[in-house]
Amino acid sequence: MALRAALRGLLSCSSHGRLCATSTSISQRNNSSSANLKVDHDQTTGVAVMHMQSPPVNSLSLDFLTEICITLDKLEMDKGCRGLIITSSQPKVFCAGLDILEMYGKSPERCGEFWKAVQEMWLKLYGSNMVTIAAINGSSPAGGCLMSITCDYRIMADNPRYSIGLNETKLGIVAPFWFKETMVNTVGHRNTETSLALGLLYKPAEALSIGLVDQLVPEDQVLSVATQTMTKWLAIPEHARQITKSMMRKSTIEKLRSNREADIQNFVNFITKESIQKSLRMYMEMLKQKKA
Ligand code: CO8
Repeated sequence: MALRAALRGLLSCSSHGRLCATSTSISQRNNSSSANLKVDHDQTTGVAVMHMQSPPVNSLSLDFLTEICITLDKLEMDKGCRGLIITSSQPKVFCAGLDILEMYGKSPERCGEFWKAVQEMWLKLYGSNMVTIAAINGSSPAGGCLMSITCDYRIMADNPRYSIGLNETKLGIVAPFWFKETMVNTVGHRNTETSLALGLLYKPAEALSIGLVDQLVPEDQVLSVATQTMTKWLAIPEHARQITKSMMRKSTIEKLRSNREADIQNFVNFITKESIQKSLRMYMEMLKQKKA
């Protein structure tokens, strides 16, 4: 709680919704950093790059989700920010998904708070008026994949060591309806059905072939290609693009908005079950063994 309160203070030291500048070269740059996020906002182009830097693997804990949500709010309110690129500063990993430790051995109240923050991040990203591009420079399982598919466009490093997908069933858990719908909206019903049932993690070439990512590029070009792509998207008349995005995503967003409490309750009931806790424990042990 203290960290979240401190974060709010740290991130609210700016005016007009702009992030607090920790260093500025010329007035067109507005950079900010907090513990786990670095935001470079180029005011000339109207593009912000959000670097996730939460070690070791950018897993989405309650505190990290809160930081992300606060940052998204600030950027969304900033009229000078029209495009957002999300990328990772951690080696080999874009985002490892939800922090498994947030779902293991926690009280129902805490689980509920955590899930509300997951919903919040998704609502902000999927409903963003900004053009959003995921610059996927590492593996992106589960919640990391969700984060990627909330964006308008995905560019992934062409490195066969990386993978992306909704692998929840492999952990013995079930992706909720809004994870599923975001996936259906991206790769279609049949691909989603097999993908979710088998908990598939796709190598970049496979991900491209089913449309889970839009483009593969050499690893060192992910950010530069994302920046070039952003220019193309920003050239489209803003209002028309935003209304089109909203039209495509509205029904999925509305479904969660009108069911938020029930969705939280479902999550809490499910995740606190003894059998599910056991599956999570086994999965965490498997991760450790893989390392040993
Ligand atoms: N949460 C917490 N800790 C994690 C996570 C995670 N998601 N992923 C990795 N870690 C930890 C590891 O345990 C390890 O810890 P330690 O150093 O203490 O041993 C450390 O991070 C580094 O991990 P690796 O050594 O495995 O790092 P690699 O670079 O070799 O691999 C990967 C990185 C590919 C990301 C790999 O760690 C991995 O596959 N992680 C698991 C990813 C995963 O399966 N995430 C699923 C999370 S669940 C989710 O997002 C959606 C849940 C929806 C819930 C719905 C319920 C109703």
